[in-house]
Amino acid sequence: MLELAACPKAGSALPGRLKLDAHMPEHRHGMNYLPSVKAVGGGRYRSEGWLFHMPGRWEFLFDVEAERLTHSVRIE
Ligand SMILES: [Cu+2]
Repeated sequence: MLELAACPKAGSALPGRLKLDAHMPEHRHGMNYLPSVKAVGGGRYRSEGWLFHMPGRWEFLFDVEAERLTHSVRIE
C-alpha cells in the first residue's frame, strides 16, 4: 500500500488526473497489473496493488495532470 499527498501551488486546484505506475527501465517492462488509486480527501491518495514481480531497479512513475515525476528504488 502506498500513501501520497499532492500539494498544489498556491491558488491552484488539486489534480484531477493522477496515474501511478512502475517499470524496470533496464528490462523494458512494467508491472503485470496497474495499481488502484483512491482519493481519501485533502489531496491525499491511497494506492494498492503494487506487485514487483522481480528484484532489481524499479522506477515509480507519478503522472499528475501533464507532469511526470519519477523515483527509482532497488528492490531485492
Ligand atoms: Cu525486470
